[in-house]
Amino acid sequence: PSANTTAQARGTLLGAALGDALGARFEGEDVVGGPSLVAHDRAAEPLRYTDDTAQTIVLARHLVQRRDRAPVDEDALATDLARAWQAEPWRGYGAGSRQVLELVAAGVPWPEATRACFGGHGSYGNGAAMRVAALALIATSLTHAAQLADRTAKVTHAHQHGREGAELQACAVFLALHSDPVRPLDRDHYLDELSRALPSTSWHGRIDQIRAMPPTASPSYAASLLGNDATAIRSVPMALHSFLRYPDHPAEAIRYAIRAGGDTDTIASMAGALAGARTGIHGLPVTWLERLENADRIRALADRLAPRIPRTR
Ligand code: R7I
Ligand code: MG
Ligand code: MG
Ligand code: MG
Repeated sequence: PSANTTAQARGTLLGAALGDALGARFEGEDVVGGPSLVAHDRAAEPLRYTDDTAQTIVLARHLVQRRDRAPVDEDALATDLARAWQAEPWRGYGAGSRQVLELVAAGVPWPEATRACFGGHGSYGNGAAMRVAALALIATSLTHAAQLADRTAKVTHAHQHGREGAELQACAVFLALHSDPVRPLDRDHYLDELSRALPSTSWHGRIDQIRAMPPTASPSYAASLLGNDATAIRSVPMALHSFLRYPDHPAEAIRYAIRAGGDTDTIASMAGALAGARTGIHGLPVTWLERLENADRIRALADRLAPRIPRTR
């Protein structure tokens, strides 16, 4: 792998982990005031990550372990996720995911387990979207990224929105990873490509709202339009917008996402993965990386996946 692909793989996974770990403290708060974020930002205590990163690690490790075989095995992934939940149930899992993984751990096949929650239609939470970043590293095209994302999403999220949110985020990371770093990111082109990658109309309105957002929109104004909760359709767009606000500055994209309140760890994690994919690890603050729990393990997983990033330029 070139130095650049290694840096970008690291930026992707560590950007996701940093957004999660920094946002975790504020998850569920309506509005996050600047001063409390600044204090947290500058503090010295370790940055602990949550279920978002725990599951991102599971997925990255799954891809590393399967090497030359088909990259995703649904049954094995469901088992891997269930084991991770059993080992660390205190990471802050969503209620639906917890219920599914508990059933899988008890031996229920995932297709049944995923339909046990939310009245049979399955979860439309953002739990499948928040863990997909590593897929973008091995995908060979936008279509491939979407296909892989859907296969990983459905083991916990049966609802179409839960699955499509994962597709959108995987495609968005793929495009960020393969964007030309020396030119300013072409926002309209980026959003056009995403619209084309997502055939379902329920997401096109969201993408159009991102496009129409005034350049100076405050985080709370953006959240009032795009949403900031733990459902996929009301969080992935906010993460995309945060990234597009600061495509070359992961720390700013993460701070913006956190200031929007709501599902801060998850939205900041998705925004961090996007910006980190584009800038590479050199765009991430060293002071944050030094405080991040298990940063070495996450970096090592990125290094195993970096050689699999296809050359597109
Ligand atoms: O998707 P999931 O793993 O949640 C991820 C979130 C992130 O914020 C993590 O940081 C962690 O804190 O949890 O777990 P789910 O419980 O399946 O979905 C998340 C939330 O979306 C649920 O708790 C519900 O509030 C909402 N939700 C639904 N509500 C009603 N009907 C998801 N699906 C439904 C539904 O079908
Ligand atoms: Mg979390
Ligand atoms: Mg939580
Ligand atoms: Mg969250």
